[in-house]
Amino acid sequence: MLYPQLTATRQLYSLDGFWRFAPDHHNDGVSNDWHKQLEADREISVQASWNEQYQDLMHYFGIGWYERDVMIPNSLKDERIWLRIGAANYLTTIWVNGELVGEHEGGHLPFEFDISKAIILGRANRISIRVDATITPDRLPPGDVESEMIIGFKGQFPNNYFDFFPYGGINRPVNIFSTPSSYIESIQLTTDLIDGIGKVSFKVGISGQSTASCLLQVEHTSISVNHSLHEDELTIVGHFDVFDVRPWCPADPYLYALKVSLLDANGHVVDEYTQSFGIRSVKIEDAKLLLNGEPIFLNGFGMHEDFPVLGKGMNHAVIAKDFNLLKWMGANSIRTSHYPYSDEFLQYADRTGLLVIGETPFVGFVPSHYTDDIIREKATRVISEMIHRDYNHPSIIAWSLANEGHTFVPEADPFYKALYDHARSLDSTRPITIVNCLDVEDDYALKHFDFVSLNRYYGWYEQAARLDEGCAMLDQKLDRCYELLRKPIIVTEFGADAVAGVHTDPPELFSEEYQAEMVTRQYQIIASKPYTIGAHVWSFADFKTSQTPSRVVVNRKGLFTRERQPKLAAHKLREIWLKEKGEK
Ligand code: BDP
Repeated sequence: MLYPQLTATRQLYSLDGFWRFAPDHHNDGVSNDWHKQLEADREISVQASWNEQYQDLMHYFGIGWYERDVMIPNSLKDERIWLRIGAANYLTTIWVNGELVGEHEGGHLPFEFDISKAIILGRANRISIRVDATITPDRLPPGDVESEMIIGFKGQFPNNYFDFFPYGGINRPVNIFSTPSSYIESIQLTTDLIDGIGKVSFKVGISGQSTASCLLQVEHTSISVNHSLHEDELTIVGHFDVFDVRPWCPADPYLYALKVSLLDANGHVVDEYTQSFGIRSVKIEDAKLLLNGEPIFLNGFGMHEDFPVLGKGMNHAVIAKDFNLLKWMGANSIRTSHYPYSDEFLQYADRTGLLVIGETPFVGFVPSHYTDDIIREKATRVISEMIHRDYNHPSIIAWSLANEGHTFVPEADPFYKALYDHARSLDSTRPITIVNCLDVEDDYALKHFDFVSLNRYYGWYEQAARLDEGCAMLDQKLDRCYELLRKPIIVTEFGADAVAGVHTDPPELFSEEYQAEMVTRQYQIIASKPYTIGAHVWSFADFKTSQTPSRVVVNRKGLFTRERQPKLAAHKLREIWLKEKGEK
């Protein structure tokens, strides 16, 4: 699936803005024909979660309906017309003029449907969208699994049992776009650097048959590949070299642009699409993470898509602000905890040189999931959707296939091995991990992965308020983990809650001082180990969670408040990171 783009051959319309909306408290919207005419009781903003827009929706985790009438111009007469949603949480069904056009399961990845047949040109067309945000054990991330929880949050309200708020609704952009009837369906670019030469392999998927050739040109270079198409040929593969290459890296995130054109027998352009890409290599060798052959240490954060009022709504200003703060901190990387982030976030990362570990929404799998064929099938599909969407982002340097699953049962072994094998079959280039929060002695899954990711809260959930003991424990557990697994380690989470404005001397739990001391001391322990490849603080900013006695409205482990103001720990860690970079 290609990100929608306005090109010489494609139109693009945004449907973001106000939509008519109604909660479907009794799940009788379909039987009441709401897909034809919604009994809307208000207007609501797309793209933003519904919860924080109205008080009565704050704790509404059911079904919501959206409706809007959209004019489609006559000029699109011979084109295919598509409706694309960047992400809606969780199960989305779409009708156009009362006709069902498609359904998609999953809250954090885009989907699109060809709506050409349901559309009538030159007049308003009714788009009706039903989003079911119910929390259940067979959704990803799974919720309502209390009986099996050993780690995690028992007795939360709502009962999701993962530590972020289960915002419902259409959270990312909605677009209508057109393509010609024969069109470029997919572009996949794989890059490597060998002896200073950029190696690029391409795979272009084509739909429709009225094309004679495909032309690939790297803009601002002389690189051009002209491929004549045989009849029925729908996939083109090949490669080219880039001499005098500018490798993509945080200090110089140079992006090339590949213009792909489909041509008819007379050489006229049928379809055109430009895909940006960076040329870089990522490898794990001798317990080191190598970017373009050089060791790199990942300093940064786990974070969330979360902001007041917007919930999980994609917002360009929030993305700009967060990247600005990451740079201010001297961070070079993040993990998209705990689900794939928006296209727009990842494009910004490509342009600014942020290194990203892309994570699935598999948070807190419990043992019964491992033997459940439906879960396995869904998880496999999500991995495919994520890797297909994100393959071309140079910023994504690794995949994380799960966060804090219950990996201490033997059934975890084949389950995670199968997920690993599936991801590896789709992407042979990026290292793959899963995130562990248990004693590695008891773990059945980590051995299958390329590097080890650990979430560790010594000095907080364990050794609480005893920071010296917590630090000693971290030191010892890291060594033990490496001794057992002999794989490079990133600590993907460490940190403490701090309520901004609370100060104590000596440092006590929930004070800014305790958080600052814990984060800086533990960072230095992690960074001092020869086998570590990164340290990600949990978390970048405070974020909304379900309600539970251990959360003061929001999770307060942010180094920034939810409104993005720095706490003491942000200043202290920044000093260390800037000094390391020689900027202070
Ligand atoms: C880890 C989870 C993360 C939580 C964090 C915490 O991966 O989602 O928010 O702990 O407790 O276990 O703050």
